[in-house]
Amino acid sequence: MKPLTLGTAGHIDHGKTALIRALTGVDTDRLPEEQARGISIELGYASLALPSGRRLSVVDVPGHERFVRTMVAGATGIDLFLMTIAADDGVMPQTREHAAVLEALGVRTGVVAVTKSDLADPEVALIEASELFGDSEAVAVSARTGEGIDDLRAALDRASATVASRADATDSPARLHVDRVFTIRGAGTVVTGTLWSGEIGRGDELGVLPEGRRVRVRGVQVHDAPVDRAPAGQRVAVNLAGIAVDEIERGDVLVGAGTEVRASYRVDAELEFAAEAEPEHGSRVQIHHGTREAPARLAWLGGRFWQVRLERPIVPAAGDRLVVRRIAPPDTLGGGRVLDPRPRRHGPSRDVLARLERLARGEAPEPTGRGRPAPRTPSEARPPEPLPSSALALEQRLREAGVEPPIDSELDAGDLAALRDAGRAIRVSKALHYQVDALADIRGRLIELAKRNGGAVTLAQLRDELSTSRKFAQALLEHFDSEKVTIRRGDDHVLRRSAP
Ligand SMILES: Nc1nc2c(ncn2[C@@H]2O[C@H](COP(=O)(O)OP(=O)(O)O)[C@@H](O)[C@H]2O)c(=O)[nH]1
Ligand SMILES: [Mg+2]
Repeated sequence: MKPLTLGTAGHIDHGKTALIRALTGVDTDRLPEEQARGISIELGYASLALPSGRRLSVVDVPGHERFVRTMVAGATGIDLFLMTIAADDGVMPQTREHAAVLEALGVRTGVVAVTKSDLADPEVALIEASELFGDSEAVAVSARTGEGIDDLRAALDRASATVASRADATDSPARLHVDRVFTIRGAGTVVTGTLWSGEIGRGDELGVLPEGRRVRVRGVQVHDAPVDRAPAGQRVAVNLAGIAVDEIERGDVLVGAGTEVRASYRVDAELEFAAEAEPEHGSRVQIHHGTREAPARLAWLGGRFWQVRLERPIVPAAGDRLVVRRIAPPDTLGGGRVLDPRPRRHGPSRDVLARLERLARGEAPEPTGRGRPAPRTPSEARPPEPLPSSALALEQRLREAGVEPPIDSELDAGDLAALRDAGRAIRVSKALHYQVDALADIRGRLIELAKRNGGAVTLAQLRDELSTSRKFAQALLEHFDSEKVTIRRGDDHVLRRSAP
């Protein structure tokens, strides 16, 4: 039987950790602070044997409202849920919020445990459970007396039998979203996570994204037992050579050879929001993908489609799930799935909508989909759309203008919009557009200059390098700061290590 991963869910104090202990013998609250306060703070892990012989990897999540972000990191990559609702408390705010997170992550299979059946009649909570999770079995249990625990194991077996294992997709390269990093004396850096796809084995060469570092696998463990190779669908601990413990963190992604995933600051996505939680165009939200979270702006593209513009890169593939949360006060708004992991920057248009509808239906993407390396410039992202000859003439004019393009008000607004939609002209400031290849060339010169110059440039240095005026140099630097090529530190614009 192929491996599966189970994640707990439910309001704080509804007995998640006690139930995992009753099922597995493992106390997942292992931090001194967790033991002292009697609450889960970090993710906990255990291995659960079922009557059929199937073994589930278990991720026990914290229920406290302050730790929903940790819950999301733990729930990402799970195959089924174990939702707890306490018989004496019923459905509470994080019962609903965790349900929303599971929905956003596309985790629809699981079992509800109505816990603490020794303290109160479980009847009311069982009814609430069926209202909220009508498709799932609900079982009354007591971790204290052991009542119902065997029934729960059987229900978990039945639910597991209906889920496909991630190990079934045998030809996909390895992908593991890191959720813990630590060192073991004598072994070095160890990372853990739920293996989303592929296999990881001793001796493998892996990449660490978004940084792009190369590492080698010294050893692999699954629930404390060493294995040669671990297939997807379970918790995996990987001992890495070639990387220090402070060079990798939760949110980073280990990828196998041949992977097509890349770091990306933008995705086109299909998103769904709870009633009255629909964000406005341009809102700033928190995006959770894998074990990473990043602030982002949401640009509405029409219907249920949005462009997500991130402030730090994620490592997405088409079909990946996103959770969208409000930044303040934190709350889960909704989520959905990535349709295009590396789109150009664009607004709404008829073509964009048609393309996203196609991707949402699972029809073959145009050449910028999964199967291609990351486009280096937007112009490579897809075959050029037919442009009117007046727009082509404008493009030629912008190309020749190079570093010093004419201001927008001197240009035909329609042709300019067409060029921008086609990814041939890039808005660099309120009143300036650059031809895309000219801008890529300038970016290359900026990066070269910064490298010659100890990793940073000033406005005056870029102005001299490009033999231009302060006005153009300033617009360009602000653009590259906002594109995360550089970051401003006083007068310096420092080249980012992750410069796209
Ligand atoms: N009487 C009784 N107490 C329980 C049961 N399950 C958990 N508890 C208690 O409820 C409290 C919270 O349990 P815990 O597992 O830490 O909840 P979590 O926050 O959902 O992980 C602890 O004091 C447990 O001992 C149960 O089935 N019966
Ligand atoms: Mg707990």
